[in-house]
Amino acid sequence: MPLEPLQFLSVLVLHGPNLNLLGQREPEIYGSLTLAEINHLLEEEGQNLQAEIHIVQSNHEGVLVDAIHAASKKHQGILINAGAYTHTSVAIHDAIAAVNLPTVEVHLSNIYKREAFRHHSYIAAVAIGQISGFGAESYRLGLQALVHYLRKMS
Ligand code: CA2
Repeated sequence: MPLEPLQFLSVLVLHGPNLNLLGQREPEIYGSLTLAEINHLLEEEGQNLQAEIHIVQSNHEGVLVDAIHAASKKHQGILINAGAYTHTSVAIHDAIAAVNLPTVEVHLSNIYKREAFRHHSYIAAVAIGQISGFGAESYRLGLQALVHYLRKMS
């Protein structure tokens, strides 16, 4: 029996503040890959999963909020590492809740093994799940989880 063609999926990947500095400082916490290398890994995994990915990095909360709003017309899901905004941003929480797109939260470091102020995430309550502590692999696992979730939904 011929296999059904897989449905076209598009995922927005959001990187928050300071993640553009990856690979240059604090490799013991965040690993040695640059953001460009993580993005390349995500592009490859997107091809394996037959999902197109669109990547945005910003150091500005409002730019991330605008990208989330725009995603509702263009993408089926969001993969987000909101960086430090994870722990502060009601605006990003509200934007994700408003667009109602399945969202997976990822972190390079295990935020629960670090300072107490990193233990609370404003994203977690509006995400379908969270992956934290596997370095760049957190992104790959997060993309797999999101695409599997979206394919099960459709
Ligand atoms: O572990 C993660 O992925 C974080 O989201 C990274 C954020 C941090 O504030 C969160 O608590 C956990 C920080 C990203 C900053 O990245 C840097 C990379 C190189 C040098 C300095 C900062």
